[in-house]
Amino acid sequence: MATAVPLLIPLSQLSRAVTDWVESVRALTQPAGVRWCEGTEEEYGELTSKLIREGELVKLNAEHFPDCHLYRSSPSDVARVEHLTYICTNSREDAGPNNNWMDPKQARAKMRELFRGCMRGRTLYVIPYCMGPIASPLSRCGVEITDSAYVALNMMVMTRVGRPALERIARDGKFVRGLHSIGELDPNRRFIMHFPEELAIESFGSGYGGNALLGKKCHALRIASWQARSEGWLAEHMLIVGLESPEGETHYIACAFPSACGKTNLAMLIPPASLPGWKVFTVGDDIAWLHPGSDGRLWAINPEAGYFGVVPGTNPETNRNAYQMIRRETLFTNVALTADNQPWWEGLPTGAPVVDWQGRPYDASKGPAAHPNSRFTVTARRNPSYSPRAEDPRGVPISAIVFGGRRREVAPLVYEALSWRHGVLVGASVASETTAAAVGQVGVVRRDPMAMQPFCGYNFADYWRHWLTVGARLSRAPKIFHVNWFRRAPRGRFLWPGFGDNLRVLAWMLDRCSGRAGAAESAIGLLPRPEDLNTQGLDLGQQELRALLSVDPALWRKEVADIRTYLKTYGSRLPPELLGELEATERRLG
Ligand code: SAT
Ligand code: MN
Repeated sequence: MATAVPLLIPLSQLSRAVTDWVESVRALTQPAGVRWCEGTEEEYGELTSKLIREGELVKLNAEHFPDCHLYRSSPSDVARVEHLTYICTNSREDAGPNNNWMDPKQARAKMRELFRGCMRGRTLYVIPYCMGPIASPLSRCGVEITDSAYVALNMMVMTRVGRPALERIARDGKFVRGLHSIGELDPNRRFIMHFPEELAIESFGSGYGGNALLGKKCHALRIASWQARSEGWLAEHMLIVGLESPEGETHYIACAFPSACGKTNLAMLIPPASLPGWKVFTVGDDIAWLHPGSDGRLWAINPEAGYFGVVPGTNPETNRNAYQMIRRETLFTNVALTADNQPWWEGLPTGAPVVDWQGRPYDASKGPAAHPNSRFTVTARRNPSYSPRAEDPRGVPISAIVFGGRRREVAPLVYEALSWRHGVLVGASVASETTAAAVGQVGVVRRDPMAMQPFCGYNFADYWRHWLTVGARLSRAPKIFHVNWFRRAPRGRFLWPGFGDNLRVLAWMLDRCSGRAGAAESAIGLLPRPEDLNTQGLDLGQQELRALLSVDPALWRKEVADIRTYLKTYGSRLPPELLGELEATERRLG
């Protein structure tokens, strides 16, 4: 007897709340058709073919880069736009001085006019997605509606798209609503609005990265940070990496660095030959959701399922894992092309560009061949160092939290905070030079607390208080460190080799966590003494090492004054504990 094949319920009937919302958006935006995304390989292939036919995607050299494609975004749409990104809370104070704010009613009205009829002649894609392993209680779901097939393709790689997500939404009854349209890609009609109180996002006029892939920065950081505060956890701009020592002990650490400061490289680090026996496992490269566990430890999941990484600089020397990973099934955005249709970017030792990222004949006088913020989109499963624990619904326990920025001076290579509370001050004081990941001037030092300046969905003062509260609940709290891989010699040369050699610093941290490594006290925290760092096989003089580990009291007194001025902008909402820690630092500086 033939077994009855169960009829699949159409996606559009799984959740009434989602269906009703899609219908209201359809009525407003007037698309030519509606497509519910299942997130299957066939669907990915179908959308890819459609974009190739329409001239939006270029198929790359199939021999060297099988199943790889190039997408060129509009030249005025190549990075996040922080000045057009808003947090729309009922009270302006809740958004804080760290965010642009708009009254939610005003913002909704403004966006309604932009969205009205904006999808005429286009397909409306409904993308149900889950951030985090589908079976994890720590995961959260959303639905993105978009009129960009390129965005749909990225979302299918970066998140878990399709039926299981929608089934979970139907069960949970709760989801983040993300409405996106590329509009006319007009920078003057571009807004990225967040309504944390309604778990909603509205993004118009950009098709790029964090502006448009709403599961990423908009949901997993801005909205999630708000949700996390009310639910007692943390949503952070952190990579998560597992490090197995030659003795077979594995620790997981979470590191917060600003965009384009090497998170992907650190998450996929290749141990140098002179440190045999170490193994590195990537859990995530950009975002961590951290939950206090019943065992008093902090547990982390990576809400994402792929990487949207910076391409320039990736080569077999700097990051062999990433280089291998992006040679198949990868969607490139804004890289250059060689004569035989291979992708090319600055930092590649081989090949030569003939077509630049805008599709023009390459001309060195017109700037770099690949855009400095050109990206690869690739599934995490292609990562040779992908952690077997990355899909664990419980997450991984975190032994250390690392903050860092890009600074040519002031911050030493590494130091350890004296306590969780001091660590919150260290995180709150992070400063970094700006990069090409956001529109604006590159290389200007700005405060970027916990690398969350562009991503915290509420008032930083409340956020720091929340950090203090979470820490108080942890009986086995991670140790907190600060690193600076980017310290320079007076003549401008980088003092530290970076990349794989960063493991030497991480190894010291792990030894600190297990009480095995020494440290020297300084006014700003605990630093390794030169003999505490394994520098075997490294071409680094004693003088350079001392420079890397130096704390200049005069520079630091100025730094503390700067930090105070910055913290004071948060007024009476600032947790007094932070000023207390700052005063203690000042006293230690003498
Ligand atoms: O554009 S993204 O936000 O996705 C990348 C980044 O800036 O970190
Ligand atoms: Mn990032």
